[in-house]
Amino acid sequence: MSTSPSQRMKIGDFLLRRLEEAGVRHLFGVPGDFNLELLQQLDDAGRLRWVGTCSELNASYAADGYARLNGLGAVTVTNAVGALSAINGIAGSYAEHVPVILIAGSIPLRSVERGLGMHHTTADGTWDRFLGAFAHVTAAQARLTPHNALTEIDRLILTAWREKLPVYMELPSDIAYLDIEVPAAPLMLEEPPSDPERLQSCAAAIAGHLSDARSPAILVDEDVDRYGAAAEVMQLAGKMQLPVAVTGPAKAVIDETFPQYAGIYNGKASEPRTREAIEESDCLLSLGYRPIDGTSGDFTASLPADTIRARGHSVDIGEDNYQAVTLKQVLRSVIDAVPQVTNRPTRQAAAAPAGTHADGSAKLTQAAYWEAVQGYLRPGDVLLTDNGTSYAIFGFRLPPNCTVVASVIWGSIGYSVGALLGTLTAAPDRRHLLFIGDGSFQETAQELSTMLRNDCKPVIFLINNGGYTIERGYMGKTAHYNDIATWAYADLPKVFRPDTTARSFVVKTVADLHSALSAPNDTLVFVESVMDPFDAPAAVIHSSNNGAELDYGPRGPQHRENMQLQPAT
Ligand SMILES: Cc1ncc(C[n+]2csc(CCOP(=O)(O)OP(=O)(O)O)c2C)c(N)n1
Ligand SMILES: [Mg+2]
Repeated sequence: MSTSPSQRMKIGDFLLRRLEEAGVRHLFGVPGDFNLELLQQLDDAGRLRWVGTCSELNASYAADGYARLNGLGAVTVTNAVGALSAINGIAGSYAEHVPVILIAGSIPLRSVERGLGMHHTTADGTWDRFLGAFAHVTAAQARLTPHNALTEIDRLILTAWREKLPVYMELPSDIAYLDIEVPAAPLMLEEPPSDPERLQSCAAAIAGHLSDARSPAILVDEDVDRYGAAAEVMQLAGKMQLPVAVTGPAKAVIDETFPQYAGIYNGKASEPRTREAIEESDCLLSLGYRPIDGTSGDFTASLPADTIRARGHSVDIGEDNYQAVTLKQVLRSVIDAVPQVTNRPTRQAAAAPAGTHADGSAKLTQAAYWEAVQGYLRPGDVLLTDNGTSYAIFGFRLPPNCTVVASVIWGSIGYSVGALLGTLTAAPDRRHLLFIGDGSFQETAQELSTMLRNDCKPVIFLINNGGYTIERGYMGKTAHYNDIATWAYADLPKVFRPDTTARSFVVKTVADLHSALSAPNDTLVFVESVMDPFDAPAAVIHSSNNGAELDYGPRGPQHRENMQLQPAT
């Protein structure tokens, strides 16, 4: 019989305790009658800090941004109306491999068992619709009962952390205050150890392939960040002098000042030296690579025949599939097994483009804007970007220790505003820069108020170009459906917090931009830059034009006269 010490605890208190033990220090969300009891427990115990948001969608984005820096995030909402508002963000976490725990305060078990119709339901005697909805976009789901709470709480938290995916937990409102018997020992977040034989054979096979190759290389996708394996990748690349390219979603996962860093791989849209390093390699170690349009140069990617595919928990090498191995352990074992290489010729990075030295009084262009902002970056910055011309940040050469947070695969516009609240909460001592367009900002703008309320000090770079410029590159260059309402963006800090100390700038010229960039970071800085709707970075226009071909096909209307924003000739 087990003699491990146990104690009595209320289910809600135990849940909060487990979250805290798993490293979650903040809970995002919106209250409702079905989760107020948990919020009261949070308040009484003082375990986690509550970060109330304006909307559940933004709370889900915030938990995602928080989890990317913290390793795990959590959000609580009320039954159905709150949960379904958050489902877009949770599905995004699923797509982007981010571990978020969604706690839906749900209708009392009493109502379920007795068939009592309740508000926030479809009033048709069903109780499982929302559990069912979340089953499609989470790695695990459970409705807690006093009987299963102990095992389900641990299962869901551990699944989120181990799989790097979101989970959905329903906490019926009438059980949070019931006592259960729980272990006194803390929850340990540990990966199950690899099978020793599989690990050894897998590492030996990888080491053999890499050592025998003339021009081996490594391709890094975002799972390398999620599984915390970037240091191992750099150590291996350093020891064998291998070029390391990343996908867009993995930008900055490998320090861009690392000598072996070879740029962003995206099929034919890559820089030539990056494409060469990957496609002309005779053995590629691919780490979590997920080809989609945006990571494969619209399906022009062509990986070498000898591509080793390693993922979080398994590896494919030729015909062999290795299970029961973890990415970090595999990499560590490969590092031990490979020889030190000192004489591999390296490809030179392209020289930085020469500055355009724009005339200070000239109207601000995208080219001058991105050049000036590049000079503003500091080591350690957290950069967030949304969809749109702000994708230009993928062309930045980043100083050391920067982090990029973006939803490149899921691509839900407005994500970055909620995510910014999350990253600010997770890492308050770093500088956080948000790059966003007016259209994306209008989706989730109200969460700026939460940042002001919590005295956060990000720098927000908003491009006011009258609408959806990136979409104009797909279709509807001058169409009204790509126009949006004109807001006084720079006035919003004052609207959202009348006593704000935020510094706001409306930038129309290069000189205006330079004065905004010289503002100190002791408070929130809001830089609204007014630019032409038809001005966009060439890379963004090319990718939109290509996207239209894929999306609408040869019979689509994108080829009509003046239908698409196109690169300047
Ligand atoms: C939730 C959601 N709705 C719609 C879209 C389609 N969409 C992608 S980018 C974009 C326009 C972004 O415009 P803006 O933020 O102003 O950027 P700009 O290109 O003008 O700099 C839209 C509507 C999306 N990705 N996500
Ligand atoms: Mg815009």
